[in-house]
Amino acid sequence: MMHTRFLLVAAILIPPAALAQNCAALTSVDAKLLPNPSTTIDSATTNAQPGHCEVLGKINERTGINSQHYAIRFHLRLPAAWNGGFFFEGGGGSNGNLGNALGNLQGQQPSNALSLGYAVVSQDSGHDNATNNDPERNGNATFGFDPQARRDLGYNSYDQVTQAAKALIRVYYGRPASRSYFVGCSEGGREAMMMSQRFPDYFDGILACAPGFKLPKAALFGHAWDARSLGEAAKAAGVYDRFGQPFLNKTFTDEDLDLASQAVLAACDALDGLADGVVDNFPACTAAVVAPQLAAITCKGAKRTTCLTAAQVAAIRKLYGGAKSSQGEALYADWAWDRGLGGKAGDSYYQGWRVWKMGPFDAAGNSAIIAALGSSSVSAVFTTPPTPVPMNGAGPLAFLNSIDLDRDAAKLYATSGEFTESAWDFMLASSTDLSKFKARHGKLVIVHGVSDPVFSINDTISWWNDVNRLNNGNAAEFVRMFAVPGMNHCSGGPATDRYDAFAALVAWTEKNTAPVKIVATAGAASPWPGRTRPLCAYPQQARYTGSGSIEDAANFACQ
Ligand SMILES: [Ca+2]
Repeated sequence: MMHTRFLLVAAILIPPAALAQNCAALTSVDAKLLPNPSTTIDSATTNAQPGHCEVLGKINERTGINSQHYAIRFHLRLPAAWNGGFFFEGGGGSNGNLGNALGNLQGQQPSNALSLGYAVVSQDSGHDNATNNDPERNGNATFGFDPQARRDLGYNSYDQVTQAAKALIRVYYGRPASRSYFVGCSEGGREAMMMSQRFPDYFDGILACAPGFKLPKAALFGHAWDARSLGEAAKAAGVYDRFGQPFLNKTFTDEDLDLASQAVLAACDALDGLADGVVDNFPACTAAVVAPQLAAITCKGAKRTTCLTAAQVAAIRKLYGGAKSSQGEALYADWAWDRGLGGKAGDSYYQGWRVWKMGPFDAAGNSAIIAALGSSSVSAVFTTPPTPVPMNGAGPLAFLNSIDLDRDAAKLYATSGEFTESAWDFMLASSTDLSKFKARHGKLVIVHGVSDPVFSINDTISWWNDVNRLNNGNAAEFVRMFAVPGMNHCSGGPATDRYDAFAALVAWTEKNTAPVKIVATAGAASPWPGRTRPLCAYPQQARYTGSGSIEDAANFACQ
């Protein structure tokens, strides 16, 4: 049944004089109007382009058990030409950045939520990378030594800031927001999914891109497994950094990764019926299908630029197989074989896979993001109790390599002393029970790159299938997942990585027009600038209709 869920109210337009007056008044807002009495408004100033009131505030300022100073700091922009909506911009990495509160729509859109007329909030999730940062004690993950800062990262800050922002919107405009959206990628994608599960009443529409919805497992097991797999190739090649650690950056040149990428293409491009450089039928692109092509590029003798060593091929195969215990039990997820692990040599647009797994080839030392961000997060935040690790020298990678995949899983689920919630519990965003969100007609759109090196799309697909089973095959009524072949983490790679998934979410949320496909465009640095393709709601895939330009989405159907 079609239904319109929102009263069609005219947008509010505040005259300039009133804007300035109402804005300044927020600094002395009656604390009784705010849900958390510890909230303070530090500044509220008018700003142009578009005209809006910019608010900086904080909640629960305090000193943690590790003697660091904390607060949940938020950044809110209230446009004079308000469309009646509220937009929460999710974070990224391990957060600790206030964000610009412009409202990133994801999909590399030229516009932002503020210019569309939304009231936009961003926040730092309860710690500040500028001050909560100790290089000798896990760098900017040092907040993990404070249990409340952990909870704030996991769920509490989003709860507090949503309530504060909604209250300030009510005060400023004299009425509440008529609809609310949460949009984020990566950790922000985890936050988005978490909101649909833990706070199902807060948002009407949620866009979760490349969601790290099992972030602690992806980091503890996934990153450790990647480092181990590539470390074996480094050892085989005899490349070590100056601290004696396997030098992951040197395991593959850009040309080497491009060879592997071409091998995947040779094996899987035409599985969708069209050799166009896009592996649309990636679920059929299995390790067994790729194996003969990898064998074909394996050096018969010495390493040359046109072949990979047996150790390199073995490392890639092991990495893609996903983290396993010594008993062969899957610990996180395997990875979808796709071409986005490489591309043009030396082109930053094609480094999105390697910067996470191994870092740029020419770096002076180990610089994989999994070693830096992954290691600090796992040691300080995702295991209990936290382990002090220096974020310099051999520290980060040595810690990652010291993880025992059989024994250390327990630390994910452990509580200890003042750490009364396990990392798995406070970071939880992988529940398959979305019944409350569904019951209030909430809509969830997920977009995920098939070549995402951080969070495996196979894990997202597995979750969606579980949700679908739980909903008797009708999960698409409220949650749809769109795969982007070739795309790396949130963007980049040989892919059509420009798309307006937010507009699709708004149409679904407000007009009940469910997205069947989202048209995406390839950027200037891609192999096919300007190419358009439909992104299809899983399990559908894009198929060429057989006539017309293969550069035009109009000649492809989702089936
Ligand atoms: Ca193809």
